[in-house]
Amino acid sequence: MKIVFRWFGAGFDKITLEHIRQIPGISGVVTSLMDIPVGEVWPLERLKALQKQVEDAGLALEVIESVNIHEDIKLGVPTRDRYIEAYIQTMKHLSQIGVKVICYNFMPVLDWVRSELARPLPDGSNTMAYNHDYVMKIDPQMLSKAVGEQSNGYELPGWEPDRLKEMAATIAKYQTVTEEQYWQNIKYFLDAVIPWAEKYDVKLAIHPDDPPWPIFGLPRVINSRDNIRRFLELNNSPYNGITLCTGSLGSDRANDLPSLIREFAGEGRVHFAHVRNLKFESDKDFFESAHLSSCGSFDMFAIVKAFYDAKFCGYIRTDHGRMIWGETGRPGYGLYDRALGITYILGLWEAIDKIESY
Ligand code: DNO
Repeated sequence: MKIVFRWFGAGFDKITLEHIRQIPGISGVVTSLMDIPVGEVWPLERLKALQKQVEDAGLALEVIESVNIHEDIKLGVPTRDRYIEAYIQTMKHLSQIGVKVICYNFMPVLDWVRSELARPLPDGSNTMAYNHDYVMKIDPQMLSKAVGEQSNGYELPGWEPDRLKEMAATIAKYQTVTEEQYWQNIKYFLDAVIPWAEKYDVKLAIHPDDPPWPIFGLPRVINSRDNIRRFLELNNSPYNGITLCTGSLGSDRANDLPSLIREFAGEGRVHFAHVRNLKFESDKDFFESAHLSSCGSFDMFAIVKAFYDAKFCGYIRTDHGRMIWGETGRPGYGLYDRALGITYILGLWEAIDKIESY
């Protein structure tokens, strides 16, 4: 496996490539062009400049997170073909700079959802948290306002102003889309793009829904073992794969993370992994803890061992970290706690590897 770190790009991230380079065991960054509106082609010249910047800093650029899917594709309306064309063109450009994996999601309107972005913890750090009743009761527009107010001035991925401007109107359009139609819309997209992914040798890795249950009456379907199986079978190419996000899938207690990893990574369908821990406060309420098993509810040893046993050789990044040591910045995406998480995961991996070879 290769360890990568999410970096939002110069001007969108206060963490520098020079700092990322100093994390032990790091091989590259996962990044994107944050300023390209969803549905537009990512220009090759911009990508070449990005590649040069990352490689000059001694890091590889092989994973993109995210190339977002235009709402028309998710809604399945006739204009989707134009956006699918643009998607394919972006894939081509990404392949030309050596990108191997594209992470994306198929969540309608929103991406991830949290109720708090900076919950104070007893140790003086702060972290993101999810309270189910709060999210179920709040008006989506109010939630987006609350997220904006807590984001320290950063445009959060999944909560971009462009996406949110039309939120009420877009949510309304989904009221006529059944879950079955939604599956068909996913299949239409996959069947159009996967042959090109094969040609360009770029793997697609869908991110699970976070949290993995419906919100605001919107279909959210990439959320369980059976639905991931159904998703993979919509198009059986090995280029149609998943991002296995432990935090997203694991927030549904019914999901057995090590078993999901063994099954899907074992079949070579996990191209990217987001590894983090969380601490349940009730059945559906949680906060994002430090990565260590003893700090949260997941057995991180069992998770890393499952990747190891599946001979996982894709990309792994630590996911949301707490804000520690006085750091301020993009919620979930500070430098220090994510770097500690990497050291921990690499420590587990090395220990497993050495014990296995004794
Ligand atoms: C949250 C991230 C997601 C992820 C997208 C992929 O922090 O894991 O925003 O990047 O869902 O498209």
